[in-house]
Amino acid sequence: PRTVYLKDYQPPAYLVDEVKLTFRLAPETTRVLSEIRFRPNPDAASRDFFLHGEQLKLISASIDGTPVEPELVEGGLKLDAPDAAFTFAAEVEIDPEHNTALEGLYRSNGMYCTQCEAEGFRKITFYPDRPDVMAPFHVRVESDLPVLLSNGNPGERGDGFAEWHDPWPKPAYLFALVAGELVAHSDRFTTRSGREVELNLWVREADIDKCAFGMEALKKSMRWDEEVYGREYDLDVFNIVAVDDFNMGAMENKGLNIFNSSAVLASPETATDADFERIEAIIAHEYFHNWTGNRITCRDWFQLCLKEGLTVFRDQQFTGDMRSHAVKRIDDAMTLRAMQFREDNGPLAHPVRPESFVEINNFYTVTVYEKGAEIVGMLRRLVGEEGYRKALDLYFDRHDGQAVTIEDWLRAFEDATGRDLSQFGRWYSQAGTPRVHVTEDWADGRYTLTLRQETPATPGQPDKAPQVIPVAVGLLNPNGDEVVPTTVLELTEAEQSFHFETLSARPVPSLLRGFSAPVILKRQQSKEERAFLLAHDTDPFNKWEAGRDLARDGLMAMVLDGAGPDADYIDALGRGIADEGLDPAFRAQLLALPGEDELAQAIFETGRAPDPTAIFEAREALRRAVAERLGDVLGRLYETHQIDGPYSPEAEDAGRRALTNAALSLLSLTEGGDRARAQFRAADNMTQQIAALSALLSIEEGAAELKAFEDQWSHERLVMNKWFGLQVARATPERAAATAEALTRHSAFEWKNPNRFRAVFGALAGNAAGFHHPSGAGYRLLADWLLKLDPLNPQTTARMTQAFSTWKRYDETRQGLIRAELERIAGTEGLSRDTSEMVGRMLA
Ligand code: DPP
Ligand code: ZN
Repeated sequence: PRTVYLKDYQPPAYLVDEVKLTFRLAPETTRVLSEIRFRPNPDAASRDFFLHGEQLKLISASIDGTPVEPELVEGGLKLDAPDAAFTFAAEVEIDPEHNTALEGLYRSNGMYCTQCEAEGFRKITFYPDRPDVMAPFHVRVESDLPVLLSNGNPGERGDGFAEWHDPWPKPAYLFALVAGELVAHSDRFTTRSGREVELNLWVREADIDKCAFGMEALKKSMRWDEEVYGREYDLDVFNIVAVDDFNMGAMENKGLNIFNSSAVLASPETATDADFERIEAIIAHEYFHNWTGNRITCRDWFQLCLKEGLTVFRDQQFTGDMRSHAVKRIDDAMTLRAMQFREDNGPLAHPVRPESFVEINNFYTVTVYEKGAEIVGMLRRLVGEEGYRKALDLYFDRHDGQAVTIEDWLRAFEDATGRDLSQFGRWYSQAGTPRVHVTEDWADGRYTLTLRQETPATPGQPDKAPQVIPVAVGLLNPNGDEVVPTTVLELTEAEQSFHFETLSARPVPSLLRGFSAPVILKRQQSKEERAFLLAHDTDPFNKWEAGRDLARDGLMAMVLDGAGPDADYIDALGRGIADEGLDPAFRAQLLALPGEDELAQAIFETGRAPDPTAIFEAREALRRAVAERLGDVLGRLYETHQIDGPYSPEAEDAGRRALTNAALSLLSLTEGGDRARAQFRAADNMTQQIAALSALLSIEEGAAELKAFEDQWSHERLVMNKWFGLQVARATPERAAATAEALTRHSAFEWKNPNRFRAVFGALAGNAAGFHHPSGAGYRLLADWLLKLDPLNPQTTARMTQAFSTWKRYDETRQGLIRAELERIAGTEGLSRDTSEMVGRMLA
């Protein structure tokens, strides 16, 4: 397979002024007629005319009406094209029915839909399928199905056809088409300048009761983008469609977003609080792409973080505004550490802007998205809120309608604020998580912080240069009062000292407030100081962090030194969760222990091989000790924070449920299952129901409830995904692989549906002690199923191989077992390009 390099970028030989497409839909023999107006690109070095095309049957082609016979080559076609403007027309045949990769035009439950990002349009017709070719599209869809949709504004509609026109030039990856028996939940939105926009959320009839929340989220997003970024919607209609079979969460196609049904459909009975929050964020994310991604897009796929990092940052801001900034920041940091640090510290590490790829679908990663968002957050912190707004305004003004690069993005910041960002740019090119080592000095009223940075080697990057690291710091005096409010130190050199003068006593520093940079702090800190910060820090992130550090230190001591649960930690935790001045959602976060994978990495960094079973047992022992020692507080919190009255997914109620359900899960360890069984019976919403079921399964009870749940929800695919996943997630280490294996034989295990496949195998990979059980059964089962899925759906398969990515952390036996599975996958004949790239990188 061919490797593509950023350094090889060449402008397109021809540009496109207009595209006309006609679709004659038929399950196995859809005809696509195209008329594309080309013109030579004055900025191009070559006149080689090449159109991408894959899995297309070419029926006919012409140039300005004269039939031509293009040369069909690997990945597309070639022609001798005029050195002047011309129209290329073609007719091709495609087979949506047998398109199981869910890329291009495919069928899902009888409905036609598309997924073109990144390179799916080439499976629809011959076209320069690259994001720097932007054009307006006219689309005609011919079919007897009642609902026929494409991008832009509606045009003529008649018996068996519908026309659409999208006036905004766009790259082919934003093309979309939907045809099916759908119904709409509709609403309206008036933009700030008075444009009337029709909003539709299209679903199958059975799902019409699960649309209201998504629609509200859409309207909030539209308003927010006007108020915070000054960005208005630009078409007369905005359509969202829910589909069951989808590789990603959702797709921002211009005016016609297509969503995985799990990322949009919600009712109180079927969706949890976490689902509601995620849906609100994804609706916002895809909507925000209309400006950051669609109006201004990426020059090439190496620039993916240009739209994704920025749009994730925007959706994070939005969620913070809608809910709680403190709670959201903690959630985001937890995700980043659990997933991105894991990626950054293993064989799959890559820069936020990668420099090469074999299959671009493999680079829709937490590094590009979440670390990409952290970079935007650091920029904002460095230039300030006002500078950020000025830079964004300039970026929008300057680049509207263009396909641009990270250099263009940074230049907008430099020009708007006068700041030199050349060193800052290393965040985009250097992979790996910087470590910041901290030492302190105190003499004569002067406190000195010395910060030293180093970034470990990553694949292809043995040496790293210093980066610009904004370290937000506050100082507290020994009474717990803040004596220096949050100040941002800019660490730009390998090592630097910062002084604070005229202090009356040695302060306690609160470092990296708000998690101001995606780095790992290395600092000796006593238990007393951590407990002090947990009690007194004014920065909510660091208050939480202090508790987290205490928990992690205690767990490491349990695993590595055979220590017992740390009573001081538990007492400090008890004071935190009992503090009625704190947001219940925040207190629920205090109760969450570091995850098994985070502990495994922390142990690995001390130079030892982590034992997943020992980590599991230590966490269980600590949970039990917390439940025993804090039983009274937990019981009281459980009782006093229950909600009377109807369910609302809003943050305040969700926070109370998060707290009572965290308490329930602990209380069940010491009390048994009665409380959870009562909650299960009384539940009128999914949050309460599934939390109770989860608590029961954790103590190896709940067989009857599991059956009742299945009977109640067997007709709801999305709820059944939870049923599948939870059993695997809550299985004991000995039972996890066997539980997953048994579920693959369940009649409802529709393995070709990515959500269902992920429900079982994502949960298996997430059950660390179960997946890494020394029998190797988890590894084998996952590898078997990945090999089964790969020929049908390479994209989802390749993504799920990441379960193996931490393999070099473990002992020799486990390494041997995983290596054998990776080699078995790698050696399979006909393995997809996607999966072979991933496995190859892990074995390298
Ligand atoms: N639909 C995916 C996202 O929004 C890819 N663009 O992130
Ligand atoms: Zn996105």
